[in-house]
Amino acid sequence: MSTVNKQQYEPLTESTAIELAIQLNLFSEKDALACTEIGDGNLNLVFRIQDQKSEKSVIVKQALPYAKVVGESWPLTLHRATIEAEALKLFGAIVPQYVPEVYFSDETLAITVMEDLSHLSIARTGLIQGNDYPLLARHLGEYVAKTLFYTSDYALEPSKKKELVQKFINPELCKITEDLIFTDPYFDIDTNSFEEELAEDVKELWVDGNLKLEVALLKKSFLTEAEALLHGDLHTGSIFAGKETTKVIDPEFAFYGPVGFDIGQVIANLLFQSLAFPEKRGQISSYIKTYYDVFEEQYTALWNSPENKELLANEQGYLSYLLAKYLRDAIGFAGTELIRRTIGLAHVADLDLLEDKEYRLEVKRKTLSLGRQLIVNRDKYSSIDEVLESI
Ligand code: SR1
Ligand code: MG
Repeated sequence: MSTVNKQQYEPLTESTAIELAIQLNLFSEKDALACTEIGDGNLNLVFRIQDQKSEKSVIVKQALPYAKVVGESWPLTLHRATIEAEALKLFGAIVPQYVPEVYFSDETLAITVMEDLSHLSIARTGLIQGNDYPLLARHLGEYVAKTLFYTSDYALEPSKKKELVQKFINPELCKITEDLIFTDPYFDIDTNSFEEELAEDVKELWVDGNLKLEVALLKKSFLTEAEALLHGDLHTGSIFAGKETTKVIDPEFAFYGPVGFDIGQVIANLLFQSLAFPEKRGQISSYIKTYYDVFEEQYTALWNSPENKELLANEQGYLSYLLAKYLRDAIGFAGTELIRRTIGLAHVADLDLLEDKEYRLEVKRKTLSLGRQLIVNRDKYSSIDEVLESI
């Protein structure tokens, strides 16, 4: 039976991935095809198939039935591949310029076949190497404004929005976030991971009732506020960047949640750069400012356009209430991302690759302190400039 018509899931190999691409008519048997597994994330297999003559290439991404980062002891739904493919298609209909094109997807095989973006760099890697991406912030601001507006109650008929909420119910992946971001870092739990020199700093967080209450409130927002279809894992490892192009990949954590979560994850992942490389602080602050300003400008433009179907939208104060809420939430969620990437299960290379241990510890202490500050003071900031000044 051909790979495409398989009735049962099986992990692909480099040769069955090639077979699949031929069956899908993406290539012919005569092509000089080479395939490499290039997945370096926490969860999935990623195959790159290229015809070495024409250089045409595609990506075949397949979910594994467990979390690769931990192993088979952590089973994980294959349905996340369908969530990812459907989210890519939906976001692609809103902002095609910022999303890879999907050629094929299959629920049983848990695969998505899509545009190869290997000519771009993963933004986290590129930023660590010192690359400048002059359009990244502007593109991401537009990406979040449009995806978060067009999937919300303001742009959709009520029944359509509820249909999408149902389609993107994603309990297992949400549980990962609920645990890894909003719970585990605040308790002495085995999956946490940090240098022993940070133990005292971490213990301070564990007994900080004020901080834990604010984290609990952010977690409640994540659990209950179905404001828009989120990417759900919008860190700089989920973004391909080039001088002129930005593409957002990997929305397997997509679900209906609070708008500030996606916005805040981008801010936090840019802040890692600022914390690790003080000489880049001006550049990174300007990225964050541009990103947030573009989000606000474009969201406001959509709000005031005929795209807004909410009859009460023009009531005095509605938009400013929302923008203040999104900012407050984004700052708080950014704080939780800073803390979990420092002491939780899944770290970031921006911090972990700092070679000088004393310096790395100093940066990590600053990251924890900034994370705490953003969480507990999030309602004290009235603009992104105030946030950047306070840092
Ligand atoms: C077990 S998954 C760990 C992390 O990797 C993903 O990219 C998410 O950020 C998740 O929290
Ligand atoms: Mg990912």
